[in-house]
Amino acid sequence: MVGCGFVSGDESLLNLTTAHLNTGLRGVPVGTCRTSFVTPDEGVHYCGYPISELAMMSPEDVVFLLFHKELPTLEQSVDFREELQTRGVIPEGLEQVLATLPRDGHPMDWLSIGIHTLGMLGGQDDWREDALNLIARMPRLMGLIFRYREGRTDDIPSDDLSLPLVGRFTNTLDLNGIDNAVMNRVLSTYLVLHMDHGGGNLSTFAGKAVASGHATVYSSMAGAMNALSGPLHGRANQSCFEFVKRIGTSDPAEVERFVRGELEAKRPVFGFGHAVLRTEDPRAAAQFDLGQEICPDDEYYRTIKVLREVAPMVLSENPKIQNPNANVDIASGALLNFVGLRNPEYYTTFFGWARVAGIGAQIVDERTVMRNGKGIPIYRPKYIAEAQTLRHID
Ligand code: CMX
Repeated sequence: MVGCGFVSGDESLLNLTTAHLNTGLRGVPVGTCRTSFVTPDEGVHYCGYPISELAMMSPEDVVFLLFHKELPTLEQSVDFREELQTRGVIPEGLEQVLATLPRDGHPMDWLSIGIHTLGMLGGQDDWREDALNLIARMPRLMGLIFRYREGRTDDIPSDDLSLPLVGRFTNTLDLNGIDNAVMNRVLSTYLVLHMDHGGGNLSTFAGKAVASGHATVYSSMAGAMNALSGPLHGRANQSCFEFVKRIGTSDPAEVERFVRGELEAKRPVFGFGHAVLRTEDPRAAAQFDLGQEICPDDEYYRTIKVLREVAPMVLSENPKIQNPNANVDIASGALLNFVGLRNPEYYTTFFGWARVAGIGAQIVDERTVMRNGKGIPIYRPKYIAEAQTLRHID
């Protein structure tokens, strides 16, 4: 078993100076995280395991890992699936609320309201119970969001709780002419790859901050989803596939011309670069491997394969860019599109669905485990009044 040890950061960052002010707390250590950490060479690790070792596991086993800090035995795995089935029953009333929401509202806003509604209808006011119940209820909520937002409200199949988490979503979605087995495979990998990413990313931080005031798991998670919905954060995966679609060719020379044009126009080359990683993100590599297996001839897959070669070459010409390689967002859109999830507006909701596991586990840790079970106090960073700040600088 690999332990969830504390990975020490740069101690010099504890010596705060005025240069750290108004930087969005970038890199300022504020706590410890028991579920995951990110390294420049191997990317995210969940409870000590590099993501490359977990990518092909089931979402259920990885949720178990995040909550128990060790992978399940076969028996534990079976028991945990049964536990999630029991927890997955959706309380009465959710569909009536979804029916009232504006169809052209962004799916992330639907997700946030859906989570809030689940809390109002079935919250237990218990950190662990609520976090696990919400994880178990997400597949049906996700499926219903698609069905109601698209006006496909007739003949929605009942929730088959005997199915795996991802299967319950595809069963609810019930798309015609779609290979559910391939969709389930892509979504399972997607969920595992996106479940957690350290403690300080905006949505996780926001969720834990809300929970620190003892709001419910559901309110905290809705806040986290609102944070995730921003184009600088989770919505980058929607932008990334829109970017791939704009390229419109897999011809290497054309792709290179396109990339150079974007840089000249001062636009980002989506799907490349990372704040921490200094190599290609293993989450990108895992999705490229999956794409090679299921859709090697898909036009968008061919485009991203060419981009994977061309963009790092072009981006490396700018010495300011610390990592010109592919990040997690490069491939997910092409795979989701291939399996029949064609509208990029929904892509961030899959990210949110996955993160409910990691954020939920981190909230449970902060509220019930840290400081010998006492929990982290209410978040209260200090802001210095402007005039006082200027006097300090003098
Ligand atoms: N396209 C264009 N410019 C890029 C770039 C890219 N892919 N990657 C980095 N740069 C630029 C930065 O904007 C920055 O410019 P300024 O100095 O003018 O601000 C400079 O190169 C140095 O950046 P960096 O230190 O290498 O990287 P940052 O930590 O500042 O930014 C990231 C990281 C992800 C925001 C950036 O690489 C980017 O904008 N990528 C494209 C958008 C994208 O794919 N987002 C999804 C990220 C997924 C993830 O985080 O896992």
